[in-house]
Amino acid sequence: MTRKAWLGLGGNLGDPVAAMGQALHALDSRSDTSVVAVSSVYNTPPWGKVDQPSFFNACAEVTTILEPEALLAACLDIELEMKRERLERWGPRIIDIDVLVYEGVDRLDSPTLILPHPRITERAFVLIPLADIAPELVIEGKSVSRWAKLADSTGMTKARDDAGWWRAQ
Ligand code: PH2
Ligand code: MG
Ligand code: MG
Repeated sequence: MTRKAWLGLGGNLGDPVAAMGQALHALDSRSDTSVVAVSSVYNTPPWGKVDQPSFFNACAEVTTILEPEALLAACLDIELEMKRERLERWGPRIIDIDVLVYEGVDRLDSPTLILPHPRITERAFVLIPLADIAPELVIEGKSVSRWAKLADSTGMTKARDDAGWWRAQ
């Protein structure tokens, strides 16, 4: 069965905008997954571990026949292909691809994946791009647009809002 899912992308090393575009291409070129909507790109202050460069973040909606854990595995494969190194929690990275929400799955707590993504309702760097493409999506009882309005977006700026930014390479 084909389901919708929403992904969060980010990075703060190298050329994160190009890396997010490359990751979205890699997902879209899979026969089991299509990218159907992509948010603007935002420049965002680092969250959690603040002594690192600012991030670029975006969100995407995909349709997929993969189950949630298999979709995450596909995202992690792409991170690996792109030579992401995992050195420290919340530390600098060239690309991060997170499964945020999966249609029809209100909660999932498996050894490899927690849905909705932990702390999503506190993270402006996820909520504001997600509100570009899924304002009505309900997470933990509130719409994404309401969560986005409640979130602290201090220091966030829009970096790219041309619709095809992720295709332009
Ligand atoms: N990702 C993190 C930790 N902190 N901060 C911003 N601004 N953007 C991120 O994508 C991000 C972060 C862990 O995944
Ligand atoms: Mg993350
Ligand atoms: Mg991640």
